[in-house]
Amino acid sequence: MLIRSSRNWLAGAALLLPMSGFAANHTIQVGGAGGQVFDPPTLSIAAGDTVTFFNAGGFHNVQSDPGAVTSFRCAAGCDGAGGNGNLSSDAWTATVTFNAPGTVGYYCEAHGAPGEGMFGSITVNVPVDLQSFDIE
Ligand SMILES: [Cu+2]
Repeated sequence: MLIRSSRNWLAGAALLLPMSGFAANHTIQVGGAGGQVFDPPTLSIAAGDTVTFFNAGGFHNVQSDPGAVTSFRCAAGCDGAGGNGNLSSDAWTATVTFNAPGTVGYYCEAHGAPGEGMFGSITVNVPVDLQSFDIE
């Protein structure tokens, strides 16, 4: 059907919102001109958001700290998700979804360790539950 009333269009848009949600994607630069760093080194996101790491130059990967609520090991692909996460100097990108609230530390296995050298952290916050508000 090519012609729809605006009322029907709005109803359709409202139905789509719960499916698309409010998840956002964030980016973290790996290496590059800044050297052996993650930029930004700390990031605050909402549960359900994704983070895309991209290698701007150098021989790097991203490995979550032991015991992290979300674990990952990524470079040109992620371990357990079509890759192995091994260190790579390719211009790779890797996207990780963070569903669990908490702080996730991570590091590059070539140039860092948990909390040392080339490392960073992502704080995953509980999303605000709009349905919990009471209007009195
Ligand atoms: Cu590195």
